[in-house]
Amino acid sequence: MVDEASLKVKSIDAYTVFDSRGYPTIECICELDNGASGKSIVPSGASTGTFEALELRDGDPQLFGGKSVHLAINHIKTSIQTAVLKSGVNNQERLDQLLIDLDGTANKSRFGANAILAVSMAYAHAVAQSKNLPLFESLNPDPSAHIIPLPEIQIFGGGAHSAGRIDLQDFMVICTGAENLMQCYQMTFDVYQAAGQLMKERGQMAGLADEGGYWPTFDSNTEVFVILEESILRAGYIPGKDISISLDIAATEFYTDGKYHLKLEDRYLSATQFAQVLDDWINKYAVCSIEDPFSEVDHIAWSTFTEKWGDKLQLIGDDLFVTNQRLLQQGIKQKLANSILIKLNQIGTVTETLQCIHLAQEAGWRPVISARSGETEDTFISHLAVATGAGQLKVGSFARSERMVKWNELLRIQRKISQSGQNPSFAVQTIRFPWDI
Ligand code: 2PG
Ligand code: MG
Repeated sequence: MVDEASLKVKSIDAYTVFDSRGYPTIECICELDNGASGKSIVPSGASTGTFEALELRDGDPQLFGGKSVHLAINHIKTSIQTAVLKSGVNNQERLDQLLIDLDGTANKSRFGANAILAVSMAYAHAVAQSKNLPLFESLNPDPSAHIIPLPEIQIFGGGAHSAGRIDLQDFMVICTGAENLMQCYQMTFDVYQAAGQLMKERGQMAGLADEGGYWPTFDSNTEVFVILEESILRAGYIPGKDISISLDIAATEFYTDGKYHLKLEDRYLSATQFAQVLDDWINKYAVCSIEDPFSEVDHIAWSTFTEKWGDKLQLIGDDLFVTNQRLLQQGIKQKLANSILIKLNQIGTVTETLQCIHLAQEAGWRPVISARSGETEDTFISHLAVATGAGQLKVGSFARSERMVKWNELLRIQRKISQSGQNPSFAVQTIRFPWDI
């Protein structure tokens, strides 16, 4: 057993490192009284929701195009470090509450959510090291709660992650027919390779989008569905049985003046018209999950759509809820969706993220733990997904190290659970598609 008093913070340091897009971000080291230390790196989004906590950047065009993070780092090294050391806090909840109170704003705009999260995650890593436990076990010591999540993996990357080359953002697969994690990776690998082959044959191979999916050189949004299903078939699987399609529409990105603007097709659609387009895709293709089908402010469209499809499809709010308990509570009450995307940096502390996941689970909603488009070598989210038994993890594609490090970490966690004599349960056993709650 670790002496609780030894979990007090001794020092906090922070400095600039770079994310998968080459943009500056924060690496933070938190050292405890007992000598243990933890290190975190903060990710960063491109298609961000308006109601996310603030990511503080310096804004000096001479320094990394305005994206440097010296102000946030300075807050960590001065105000935050001084207050944390003085307070003597020795657990995650108290540390996070102190950071929230110290910042004092609703969206963490004083210190920046990137500064606050860096400290919060580094502390969690340090506590795990103190207990000599892997992070997932330190976050939740109950082995019966640990579940290896079902991956949601991108094949084509559009929207803000491919300079708007197509309107929809993520075309992903969920291997609903996989019996275990390795089989899921095998199936995803097969589809990803088949899709690449197909793109080459058609003369459409133009490299990769931000999260490692293929750059979408398509003439219409519908064409992507056709090619994705062809890739699944070519890989030897049956769409809708072995592998289903999961979409992140990220509709907030193309919603202006009350209309959904599909630029690729030069169409301005009302919410009702756009819902009909979605209906057509759902009816024609093996879609099992849709994230952000409508804008973050178009609540009527959300609730109408959820009423129609909510017992058949997973409908995930990302920009809609931004990992914020107040917004989620409202969404549960108004039946806006049936699932929530969880991103640590949308809210800014580990404790608030855990609370949000629990709130979703208590309401019978599915939390999907997610990476950002700007990622790093930090594997926090793989541990978070297992610790909370969330059931699903979205990390981008099956390529590029900032993505693979998370998929690989799941394999290591699974191995660790097996070595401790437990039988690691895989979420496909608890989460079924179509929607079954
Ligand atoms: C999303 C994420 C990940 P970003 O919208 O779900 O795909 O993108 O980090 O750019 O918000
Ligand atoms: Mg999203």
